[in-house]
Amino acid sequence: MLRLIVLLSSLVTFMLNAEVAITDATIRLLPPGVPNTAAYFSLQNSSDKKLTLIGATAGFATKAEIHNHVMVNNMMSMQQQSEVVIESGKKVQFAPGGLHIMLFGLTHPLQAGQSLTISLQTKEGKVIDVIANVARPAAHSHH
Ligand SMILES: [Cu+2]
Repeated sequence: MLRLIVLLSSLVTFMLNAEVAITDATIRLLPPGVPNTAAYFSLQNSSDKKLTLIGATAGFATKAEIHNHVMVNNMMSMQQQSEVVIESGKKVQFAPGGLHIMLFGLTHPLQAGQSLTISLQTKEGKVIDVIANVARPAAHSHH
């Protein structure tokens, strides 16, 4: 009986995880001494319900926020987002120049190749773990 319960609960966990797929998760590696950085990923909502991201936490940063780049008086600036809605069947990209997870006050220096976890909170009561790879920004390089 106990074995059956364990089997059933692991199946449920698997099904819940399959509803949300995170791909291309990266944390931007910046020069040592820069206290803040950003994380990017794609989130596919394959569940039959919408997902509403309302916040983020990371063990390696003092504070994590959902940000977007917006035009204010012809100037690009970053704004904290209180909600990001991902409708059922939709994919949302967190990418440079758009949505990102802002990581404030890194508690220790990051290293290329590290895997670090960022937890996303949803209004629906889920926690989505994003396992992100620390990497140097590839874009804007002319070398
Ligand atoms: Cu930001």
